[in-house]
Amino acid sequence: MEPVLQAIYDSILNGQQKVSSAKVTEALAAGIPAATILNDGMVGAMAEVGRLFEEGEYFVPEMLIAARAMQTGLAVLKPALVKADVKPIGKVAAGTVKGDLHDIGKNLVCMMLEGASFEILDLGTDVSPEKFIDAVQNQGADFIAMSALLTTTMPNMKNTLEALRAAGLRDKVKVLVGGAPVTEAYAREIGADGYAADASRAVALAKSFL
Ligand code: B1M
Repeated sequence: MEPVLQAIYDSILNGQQKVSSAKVTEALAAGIPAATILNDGMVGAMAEVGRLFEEGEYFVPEMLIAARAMQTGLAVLKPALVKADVKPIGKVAAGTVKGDLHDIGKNLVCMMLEGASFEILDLGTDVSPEKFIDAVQNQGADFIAMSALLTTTMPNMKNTLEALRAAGLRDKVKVLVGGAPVTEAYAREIGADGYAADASRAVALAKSFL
């Protein structure tokens, strides 16, 4: 790995926010593509954080400061991932489902969709079925993109789909799901319109419905 990408990786692993943003700036200035910085330097580091947590070497505070360093680096990277001033091709209400506070993956999906000219209504984390319904009923969302990172919160994707059906809105919106524990089979089982394993595939999936 290039030294600057290794430095980004290390800064996230060690939760160093200032180093993370400085090194992402340096990598961009050196002409390294944003996607390479993201995938090689940043996403890999978060996967390693998860592994260290599983092994009992990292605890919640370490996960949290690593996540902050990731978010700081992402803020620097965002302009390179997102094109401005384009006419929206669809409106996506995105959120992490109820009970779930993980937002890095969801934020990435939002950035990539925004970069692909979708208008984003970011509902944040811990999003109830009612909030998703409101986005379709009152805010003109054509797509719902739900993220879940916990096996315990995945069922809230199903609950949201059921709430959409009960409100008579299911046919008005395409529902896309993703997140580390979510699978294609689960998406099919709960009646979602599609599953994407990562942010770029989420873009391809959303575009396939236009
Ligand atoms: Co937590 N956490 N966490 N955590 N955390 C996981 C998810 C875990 C796998 C760690 C582990 O054990 N290895 C584990 C879940 C186990 C399980 O359910 N099977 C776990 C746990 C247990 C917990 C707590 C319960 C810990 C505790 O308190 N004891 C707790 C729960 C809090 C809650 O939500 N209620 C908790 C808390 C936290 C922090 C707050 C400290 C922090 C989150 C900070 C934040 O997000 N702002 C955190 C973190 C950082 C992680 C790990 C280390 C990293 C997650 C991440 O950001 N990955 C994670 C371990 C791991 O994932 N390996 C872990 C990087 C991100 C880019 O990837 O989010 O997968 P990801 O997104 C990808 C794809 O999944 C996809 O695209 C993205 C990239 O292209 N995608 C979508 C995501 N959403 C999509 C939506 C779409 C399409 C694609 O829509 C169409």
